[in-house]
Amino acid sequence: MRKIMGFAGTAASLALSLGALSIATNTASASEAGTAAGVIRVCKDASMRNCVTTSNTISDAGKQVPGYQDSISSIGNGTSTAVCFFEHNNYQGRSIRIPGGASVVDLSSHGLNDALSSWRPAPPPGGPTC
Ligand SMILES: [Ca+2]
Repeated sequence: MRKIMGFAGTAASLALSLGALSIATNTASASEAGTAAGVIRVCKDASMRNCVTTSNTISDAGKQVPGYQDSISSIGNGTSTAVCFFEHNNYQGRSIRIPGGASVVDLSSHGLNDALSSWRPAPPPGGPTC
């Protein structure tokens, strides 16, 4: 885990400039990060700590995942499809796309620490971006 985080830190500025394409620089496999297959885990702290399991579709984290709105610092996507996480309720604002089976162990590397408020499965290839 320490090794992964160190790499993510050095890649942070690159990740910011490349956007969604660079997410692989800051991901670990969901199973490696402790997320069971088929579920979404959102965590108040980095490195998958202080987590709760949720649905893959949440329009208002303040109501549907009490205590986690604007508090999430790491995410595990144990589902088989990509999920888009958004800055505001109802899938608005800045976003981050997390591939199926991947985790982001520190959202601060993407400028989205303590900022996310909704999420849903990503559009199919060729559709609109997150
Ligand atoms: Ca947090």
